[in-house]
Amino acid sequence: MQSGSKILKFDVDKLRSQFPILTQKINGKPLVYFDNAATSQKPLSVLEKVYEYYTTINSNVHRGIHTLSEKATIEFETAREKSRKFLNAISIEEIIFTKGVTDGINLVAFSFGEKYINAGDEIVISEMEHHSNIVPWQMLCERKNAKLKVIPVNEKGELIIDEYKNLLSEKVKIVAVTHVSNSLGTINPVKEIIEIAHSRNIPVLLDGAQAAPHLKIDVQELDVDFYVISSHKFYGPTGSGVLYGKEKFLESMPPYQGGGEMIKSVSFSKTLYNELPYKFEAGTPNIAGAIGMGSAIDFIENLGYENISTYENELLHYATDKLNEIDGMRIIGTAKHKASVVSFIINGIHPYDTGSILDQLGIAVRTGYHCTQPLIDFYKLPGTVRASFAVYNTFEEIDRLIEGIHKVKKMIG
Ligand code: C6P
Repeated sequence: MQSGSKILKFDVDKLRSQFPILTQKINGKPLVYFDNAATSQKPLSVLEKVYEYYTTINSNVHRGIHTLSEKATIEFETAREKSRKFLNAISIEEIIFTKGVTDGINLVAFSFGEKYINAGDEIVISEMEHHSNIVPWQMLCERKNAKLKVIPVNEKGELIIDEYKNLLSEKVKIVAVTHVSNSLGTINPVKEIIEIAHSRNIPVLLDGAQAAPHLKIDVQELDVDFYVISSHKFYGPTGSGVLYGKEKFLESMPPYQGGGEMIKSVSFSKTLYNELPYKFEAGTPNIAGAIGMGSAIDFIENLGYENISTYENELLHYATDKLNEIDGMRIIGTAKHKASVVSFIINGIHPYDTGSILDQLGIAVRTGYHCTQPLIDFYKLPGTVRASFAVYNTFEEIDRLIEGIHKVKKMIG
């Protein structure tokens, strides 16, 4: 059992041995990887699955009658079924494979937008959104002459729900908000947000990029209309993800991209589109990525979300307490409910300088806007330093971060 944890149900040292990348030295110091919100590291089980795919059954899916193609198709569709169970969707028709969250939101903004958004309509997002959940909607607004409305945040980094309610006029056609903030760690009250929108017949998209690594997601329980995740944030490969959509919407929405796979038949006079989910999967998909994502889902399910979030919460509280003991420290984002992300600035020290010195000490953190410029502008800051924890991180690593910050202060403060 890892020292420091009171309630840990798994052995972190054993877990870490599944992540070979963590054993290396960076700038002569053992790596401390605290940039998990940008992308997590990948366990051997995921790497081996991708290797096995390429070395034994690599072939295109849904296209050949030969043995390899059939095997690849079975593995690919098994990953879809795992994704369905992971999100608790009703059917595999609701599981669209994507490149990730950005791709999924662009798909919905384009395709839902084509069908349901007209001039004068409104789209509600929030002030804490990642650029991926802002720009596609701005582009849609430009195309359709619609308007973007923004739910404000308070100083703690929580959405102001009364202001949200006030925004929901009859013109609002969709609400798109993040489940968990990548910059602050805030866990939003998404069930309440959805209930409020649904009481006015407005569908909701949730950006689950930062929720999937930490929280059990149940799309039926949430009754959410669209939910997007990126595999690389939850121990899977880059370039793969899932868009969950309620079948009634996906059925009615036009295809996003045209090409192979998304068609039933093609002639120069008329093309018939494929059924769900393939209608939204034009071209050869990221087969290895989807299969690797299936393996990442197995990895998470073997650990269990309860164990993951209990341990990560301990890391978060330990780090928050230790950081708060440092003179001149300001934690940005003090919401009541938080995932294991802590953003901070040190008085008089630019986040970039902090990040660079920490890197010299082998500690990887992210600095800057974290692709949430409007949110960081709200705090009137040039950026923050962000440490984000995964299940393989340790209390000793947090101690290294704290020592590192003391060194930063000595050098620059
Ligand atoms: N945030 C971070 O360092 P993609 O790149 O498509 O997998 O995910 C985009 C995205 C969308 N929404 C949220 C809430 C996110 O956190 C991210 C990715 C990374 O915070 C990289 S910018």
